[in-house]
Amino acid sequence: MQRRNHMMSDKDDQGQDDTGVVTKTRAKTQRPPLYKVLILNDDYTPMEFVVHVLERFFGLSHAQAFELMLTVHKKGLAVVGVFSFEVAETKVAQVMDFARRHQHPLQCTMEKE
Ligand code: TYC
Repeated sequence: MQRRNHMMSDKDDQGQDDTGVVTKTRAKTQRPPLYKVLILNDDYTPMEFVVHVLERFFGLSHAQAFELMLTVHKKGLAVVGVFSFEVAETKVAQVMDFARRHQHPLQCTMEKE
């Protein structure tokens, strides 16, 4: 019985050597979008309540929270943190719920950075 040999000899193996141009591809690193969480000024929410919110939900020290509250009071709004979509959404919901339960009109919102 005859069998044909399918293996190529070295001289038949055209263009399969390792001398070509290197064309390595590298996927661009994808970073998740970030969202700014903002606190808005109003005429009714007590200053100490805003300070408490900033300490409680954004991990600021009392001094940092007081300073940021004053910035919002004077400028109308301020960014209080930058987070992933899910974390930002949770912070906004926590602040809005806490303010509503205490019957303060404090507004907290988020926007894509
Ligand atoms: N403007 C409020 C007051 O005078 C204080 C305040 C500060 C309210 C920051 C909201 O996000 C705010 N009592």
